[in-house]
This record gives sequence, structure tokens and C-alpha cells, in this order.
Amino acid sequence: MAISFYYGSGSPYAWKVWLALEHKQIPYEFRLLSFDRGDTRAPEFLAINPRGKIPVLVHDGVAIAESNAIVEYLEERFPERPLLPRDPAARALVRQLAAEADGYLHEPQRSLFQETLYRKEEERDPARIAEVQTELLEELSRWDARLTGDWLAGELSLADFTAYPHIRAVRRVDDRMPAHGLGDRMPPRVAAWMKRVEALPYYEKTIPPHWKG
Ligand SMILES: N[C@@H](CCC(=O)N[C@@H](CS)C(=O)NCC(=O)O)C(=O)O
Repeated sequence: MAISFYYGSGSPYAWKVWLALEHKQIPYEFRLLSFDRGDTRAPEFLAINPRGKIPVLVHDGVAIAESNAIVEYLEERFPERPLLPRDPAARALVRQLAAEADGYLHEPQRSLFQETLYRKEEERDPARIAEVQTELLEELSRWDARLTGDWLAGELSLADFTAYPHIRAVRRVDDRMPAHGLGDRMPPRVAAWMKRVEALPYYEKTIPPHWKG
């Protein structure tokens, strides 16, 4: 049975799954939900995921939520074009980095959004924005130090697809409000790695639809 992929534009977790589906060349039906319209709180969707969160994958009548669980499921059902190495230690590292990305990158990125894009101009506090930028740069410098090769953990993996959407979201502030983003302060190895992700043949397709408009 075809896979249904429930997606919401701008979600870093949903972006991770989209990249994984495309990378693994798995056919799927794309179900675009709108946060503004309240689709994630609609009874039909809550019947699929009672938490009302995307991404969700429905395959063979089974609904799977939580982006890392989804990618692990895809990996097991569709092992071609792997996103997790076979060696246990290498696999653990990929899982560790995915957990670190969701655990430590998302928070400062979200704070930057809260202090900039989500605030009216007159309510923005330059000191608080600077504080959040510093927090982000500290976190990003950890990722920069980790990048000793092309990808975060050897081959392209779940670690890259987890970290990238959180880091790309930081650039979204630069796109919308150049004065409040990080400008050219993105650490150099992270910047080069972002370009490598963006050169993947399926990358363009996965850019959040509302960013393209
Ligand atoms: N830990 C979850 C996080 C999922 C999540 O937070 N999704 C957000 C979008 S980024 C969501 O669906 N929010 C809908 C809502 O709260 O109404 C994962 O990895 O999938």
C-alpha cells in the first residue's frame, strides 16, 4: 500500500522525513496540512496522531509519528540508499547527532524566531536578540567542530537530515530580516556543509512550500 506522508510547511521535523523519503526514492502521497487552518487539530488528523503533530507516516494501515521513529522505520522497510550505517558504533553516533540536533539546535533557533519574525517591530528587543544570536553561534560552533568531513558522521545520514532543517531555519531570519539574522557569522564549515546538502538532486523539491511563494 502507498505511503501517506502528513506534512506541514516549515516544520524541521517534517523536512527531515521529506528528505529521507526523497533520498531513499520511496513513492509516497504528500498530504499537506495547514497549521493556520488548524488541520493538525482536526478530528480526522487527531484520529491518526492524537498529539496533533506532524510529521506522520501511514503505511500498510499503520500510523507512525515522531520523525526519528519514522526515518528508522523507513530504513528498516526500505534499506536501499541507507541513512544509518551498519556498524553499531557508527549507527549510535548518527542517532546521537540526530538527538543532539533536535535537542539543542531547535531551541535557540526557535528563540531567534520568537524574538524576531514572531514579534512586532516595536516589541523587538535588540539586547535579547543579540543574546539569542550568541547562544545560537555557540551551538553552531559545536557543529562546525564536528564537521571534519563532507557530512556530519561519515556518509550522508539521518544526522545531516536532522540538523540541516534546524540550521536552515536560522537562515530564514536572514532571508526575511537581514538585520536580525546571523549574516556572515554562520561558521564556515557549517556554511559549506549547507551548500552540500543544497546540492543534493532532490533538495529543491523539499524546500518548505510557503518559503517559495
Ligand atoms: N518530536 C516531534 C516533533 C513534531 C512537532 O513538534 N511538530 C510540530 C511542527 S514543528 C507540529 O506538528 N505542531 C502542530 C501543532 O502544535 O499544532 C518529531 O520529531 O516529529
